[in-house]
Amino acid sequence: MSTLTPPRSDADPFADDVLEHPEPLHHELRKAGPVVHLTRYGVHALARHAEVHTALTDWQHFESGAGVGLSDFRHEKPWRSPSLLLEADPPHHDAPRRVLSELLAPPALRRLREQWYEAAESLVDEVLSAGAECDAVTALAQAFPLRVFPDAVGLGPDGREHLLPYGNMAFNAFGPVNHLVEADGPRRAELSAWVDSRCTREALADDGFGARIWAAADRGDLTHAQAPLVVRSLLTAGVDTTVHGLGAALHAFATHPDQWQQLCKKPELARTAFDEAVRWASPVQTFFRTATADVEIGGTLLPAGTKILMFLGSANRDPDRWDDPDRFDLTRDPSGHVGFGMGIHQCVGQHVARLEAEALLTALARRVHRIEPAGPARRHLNNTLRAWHSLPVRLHTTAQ
Ligand code: OVM
Repeated sequence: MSTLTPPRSDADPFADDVLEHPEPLHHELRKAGPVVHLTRYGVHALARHAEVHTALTDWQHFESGAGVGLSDFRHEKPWRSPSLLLEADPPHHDAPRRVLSELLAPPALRRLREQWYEAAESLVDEVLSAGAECDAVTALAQAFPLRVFPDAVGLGPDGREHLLPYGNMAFNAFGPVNHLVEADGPRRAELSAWVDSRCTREALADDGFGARIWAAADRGDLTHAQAPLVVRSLLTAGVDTTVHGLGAALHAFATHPDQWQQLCKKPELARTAFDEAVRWASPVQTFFRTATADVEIGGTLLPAGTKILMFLGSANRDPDRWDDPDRFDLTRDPSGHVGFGMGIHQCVGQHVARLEAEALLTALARRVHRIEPAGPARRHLNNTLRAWHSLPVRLHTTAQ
């Protein structure tokens, strides 16, 4: 086994200026080598596509059960009971994963397609009749998922305003305890109690994803103790991610008017366009794994038990994998991007996210021939998510 020692860096990937503009650090880490030791946190970083892909697909050597954030669950108590999907390895991971992947697979989503297309048309009508200018984050990227996804889960009407802050808190919690995590502190108990209370059978409508998870427990595909935690995964991972994915797509189109014209001409590109936006912006920037044994990657030894930081956003812009990686380009094939991860933990909700994006982008493309920036775009900082706080735009409607 090789014992090459990796280059070291004292950079902080979770510092405000890096979260605001991660590209310079990504470039530096990719250039430094296949593995870089981040001295500030005592972790090894992978920033190239090849090594990120390897770590994601080798679950035997890169486990999730010790947590997929900086915190090591073998030594530190997690802030909530670990996710049965995200923070678990085979064999425990397999039953919850099988249940959710069937529930969220394309055939199971067919009954939602028409409804969601109609909901998108209505939302776009409402936004346009309120005037040409809007904030694309609140009016579109947040409004659409919040209109369709909680209903599809079967969530009751009360307290839905807690969904985004809860997800934001969960994604911050993968990073170090910096000012972003500290700011979430005061609401942690309240938000967690609300989410946990929404995961019971009684709290869920009898025809949504939530009820189907409980039905899977009745069939014996899960235990009844597992069911509420699987519902919790939907509520944790299903809202902020799609909101910021849509925000990324809308920002990409506002700043690339020629690409929006391509989409208007060929609305069937909406699905690929969303994946290209996920590659280009990587709404989920990072996840960690833990080495289960001494393992060699890129000619470097990763010692057993160490945390490995995978830069998904950097892999998605690695010039060794992508031609002109910084270009947002609907003509490229974005498949193979790791914005949804890869391997056994690859985003189980990706078909739901793509359907939401397709519905919203198609409805917009029918009515809007240009999305023009109408003020400075402002970032929302999160330890894991690449997000917009605000995207002021002017929507130019198609002459009808
Ligand atoms: C979960 C989960 C899954 C993916 C991402 C995530 C907060 C959470 O199972 O709770 O981020």
